[in-house]
Amino acid sequence: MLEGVRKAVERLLKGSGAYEKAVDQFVRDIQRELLKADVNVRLVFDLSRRVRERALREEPPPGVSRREWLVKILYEELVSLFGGESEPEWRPRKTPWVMMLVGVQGSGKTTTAGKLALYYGRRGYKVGLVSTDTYRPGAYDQLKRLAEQAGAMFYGERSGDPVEIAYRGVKELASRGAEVIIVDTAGRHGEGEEEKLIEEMRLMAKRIKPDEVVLVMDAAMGQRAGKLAERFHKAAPLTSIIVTKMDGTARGGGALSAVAATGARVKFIGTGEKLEELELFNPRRFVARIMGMGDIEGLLDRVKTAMAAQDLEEAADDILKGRVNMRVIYRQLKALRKLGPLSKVLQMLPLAPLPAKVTEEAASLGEEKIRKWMAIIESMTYEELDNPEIIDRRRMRRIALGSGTTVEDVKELLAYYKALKAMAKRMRRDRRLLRRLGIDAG
Ligand SMILES: Nc1nc2c(ncn2[C@@H]2O[C@H](COP(=O)(O)OP(=O)(O)O)[C@@H](O)[C@H]2O)c(=O)[nH]1
Ligand SMILES: [Mg+2]
Repeated sequence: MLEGVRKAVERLLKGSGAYEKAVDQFVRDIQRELLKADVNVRLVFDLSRRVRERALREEPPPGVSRREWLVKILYEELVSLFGGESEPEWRPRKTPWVMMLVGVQGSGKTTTAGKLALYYGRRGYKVGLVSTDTYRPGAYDQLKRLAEQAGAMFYGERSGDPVEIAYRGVKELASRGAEVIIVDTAGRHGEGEEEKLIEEMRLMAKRIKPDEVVLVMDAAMGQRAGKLAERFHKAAPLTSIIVTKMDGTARGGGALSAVAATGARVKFIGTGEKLEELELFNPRRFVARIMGMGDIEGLLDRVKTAMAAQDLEEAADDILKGRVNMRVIYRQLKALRKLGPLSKVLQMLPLAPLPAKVTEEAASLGEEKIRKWMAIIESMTYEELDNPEIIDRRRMRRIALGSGTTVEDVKELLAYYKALKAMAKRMRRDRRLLRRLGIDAG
């Protein structure tokens, strides 16, 4: 998915032509990528409708192009789908706090129960684990061992009615002072009888009235996640979701469907087999992962850099063609300011030999100078912008005053202008010479 989204974003940002067409193309690209990542179809279409609507309606702030803005819109829509910017609340609102874990066999319920025990234990809560899985041999011992490792209390019965075991477990652990009680359940009921499993979850939820019903799902679960979540949800309304095995290759696209189908929030993600490997869910990071980007903020930065570099090149091109005036310099400065650290700038540029020289010259300017010079240019009249030669001492004083700088600063900028102009002239002459000599300078 990494490649697909990145390519779509790249194409969007590099492209020219009608914006509306670009939006259509982008939305189509993203739709395809989300579907590939097993996100539920209806969800994909709802999301893309919102993205398209916003893309056509919203005006980006100054300094950000409509196309850049569109990338940000997609990111925001995905993040808001996952609960917005804020981290989920993990703290119990009362004690004892009872969490019932549900999910299919192998999704990681038992492991996650142990992880939660450690997580809450480390945050000062007395935790108790209840084993109700009487179907899978070894389930009891597995959870008991995890409870010991996490320093949590344990209750379990090797056989009997899981619903009643759960009830007795919660009661007993509560009486022993447990503040957080985690009930692990079976994931399979005899011969793959999902109906019975779901019915058992319904009865258990009714009997123990958990504060949270947590769906534990494997990140690799694809399209099926939505349907499955819905079925559990009908039996025992889900309040939260934990996505396990996020350390694997799967990106957890299925979680999108589960969230959409139930309205439950993703609270934690499992990132390994070890007990410590549980993280509070962070929507932004998760979306970045789903989008196949380590860090979308980084991408947005890179996007800006790329765009600024392009501006810079265009300015350099103008300069080379002889259009050296204050407007061109302003564009150059603006691009430079957006670019930030200058070492990166030069790496970014597809260094066409001649414009690069012009660019390098500009790249040696400091941040402070760029800011000053932009203020100076902003204080110039149209006439002065197009024809800086007319700027005499009197005009310099006016410009300095208007921009909060000194005459010296204005002089310095004018000297830069002259140097740039001379350099451009020299380059054009060299080029002509090369051409006369039959050498193609590009
Ligand atoms: N890599 C990885 N493996 C996990 C994670 N969570 C669980 N597992 C593994 O998944 C397998 C099934 O886990 P288990 O807790 O027994 O699933 P259950 O049947 O739902 O109780 C075990 O081998 C676990 O070690 C995780 O976050 N990352
Ligand atoms: Mg289990």
